[in-house]
Amino acid sequence: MTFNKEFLDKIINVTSNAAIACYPHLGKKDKMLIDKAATDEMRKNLNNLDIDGKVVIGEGELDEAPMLYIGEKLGTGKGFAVDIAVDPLEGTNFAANNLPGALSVLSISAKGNLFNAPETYMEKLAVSKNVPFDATDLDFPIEKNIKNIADSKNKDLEKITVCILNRPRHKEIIEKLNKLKVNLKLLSDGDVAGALLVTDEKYDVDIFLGIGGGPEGVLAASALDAYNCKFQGRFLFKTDRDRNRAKEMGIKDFNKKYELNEIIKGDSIFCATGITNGDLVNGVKIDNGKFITETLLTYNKSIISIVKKEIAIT
Ligand code: VTB
Repeated sequence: MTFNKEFLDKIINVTSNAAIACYPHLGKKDKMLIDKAATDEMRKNLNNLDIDGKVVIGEGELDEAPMLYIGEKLGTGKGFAVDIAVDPLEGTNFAANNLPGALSVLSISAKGNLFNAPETYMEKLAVSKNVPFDATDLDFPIEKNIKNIADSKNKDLEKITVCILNRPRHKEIIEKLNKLKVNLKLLSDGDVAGALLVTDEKYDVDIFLGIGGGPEGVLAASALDAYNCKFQGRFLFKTDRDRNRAKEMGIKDFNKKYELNEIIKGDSIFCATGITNGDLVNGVKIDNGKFITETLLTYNKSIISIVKKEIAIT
C-alpha cells in the first residue's frame, strides 16, 4: 500500500495540531495537563481520518493509561487498515518547562508493518549509514563499537561523539566512554530526537546508544529506515506482567535483538512536529496571527523533508 501526498499532509496536520495544543501550556510546569492536551488533540485528529487504525505502540494499555493506549482503535473505520505508533508529547519535561526539544511524534504504516509491543524499556543502537553495517552491534562490547566506527570513518577516538540518555543506569557505559576519551552528548530526555542525530553529519553524532523507552525506539526506527541508517533494539521485559503481555502480543523470545527491518516491516510515515525548538525542527511560533509549525516528515525512503505549516488560530 502506498500513501498519497494528500494523506501525508493529513498526518502532518495531526502532529502539528497536537503540538499547537501544547502551546498554551508551555512552561506551566504541569506535565499531566500538557501531555493530556497533546494526546486529546492527536486522538481527535486521528479519529477524523478515514482510516481503520489501531495503536500498536502507545502509552500503556487500557487498564493503566488514560492516554492513547495500545490496542485503541482510531479513525472512522472506513479507509485503509493501519498500525499507529504514537508519542503525542515526547519530552514532557521539556514542554512543561518550556525548554528545547519537545516534539509531537507519530508513525503510521499498513496494518502488520509496525512492531507490536507493550510499553517497556528498550536497549538501542543507531548508527549513520556511512558506517559499514557489520561494524557495530548491540552485542559487541562498547569499546569495539566505538573503535570500529572510528576506523571506518578514519577519525581519532577523541573526535567520536556518542549520544546517550544521562541516567544512573548508564553509569558503567559512560565510565567506559570516558576512558575512551570520546565526546559525549548527554540527553536529559528525548531519545527519539537523540537517535535521529546520527542521520546527518551536521549534528556531529557518530552513534546513539543506551536504554530508553521502547515506544521511542520504534518511532525512531521508523524515521531511521527512511535515512537508511542502522538501528537495533532489544526490548527489556523486566516483570512477569511485561513478559505475559509480550507473550500475548506474539513475542516468544524475550531476549531477541531486533533489526530495523523486523521492527518496521514496510514503508512507514514518520512525523515529528516541534513543540519547542530543537535540533531537528523548530517549535510552534505565532506569526501574522497564525501558528507556524515545523514537521520532519519521512516516508518510504523517498521523502525526507521539513514541512512548514501555517495554521489559523481558532
Ligand atoms: C526516553 C525519552 C523520553 O523517557 O525514552 C526516556 O525519550 C526513558 O525513560 O523523553 P526514563 O526517563 O525512565 O529514563 C523520556 O525521557 C520521558 O518520557
